[in-house]
Amino acid sequence: MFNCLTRATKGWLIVTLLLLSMPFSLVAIADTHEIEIKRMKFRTPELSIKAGDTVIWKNIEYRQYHSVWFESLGEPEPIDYIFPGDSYSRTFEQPGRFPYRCGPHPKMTGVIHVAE
Ligand SMILES: [Cu+2]
Repeated sequence: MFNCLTRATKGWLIVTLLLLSMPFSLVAIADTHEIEIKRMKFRTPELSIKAGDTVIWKNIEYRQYHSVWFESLGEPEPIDYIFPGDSYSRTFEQPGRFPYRCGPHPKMTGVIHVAE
């Protein structure tokens, strides 16, 4: 009887520890990358990341607003612009090549390469 309880307790302990460690392992695996937007350019026009990573675009312009539009994914043009001091973030779960552009400025382009 005592042995049985101990085994059950150990089982719960292991399950609890696994559940507790999950968010930490996810955080440890996924990275965050930053792309600055300045002088009408995505300062890192090509970025290679891995699936699950997050990219944060930071507008560090003096006064110009921009957007990050994944037009090739068939997404509508974002209407909420990224104003100076603001940022936009996106997590890439699927591997692939993801070109994007700025909505108001078609010459501003970038590509995110997502590896498995
Ligand atoms: Cu722009």
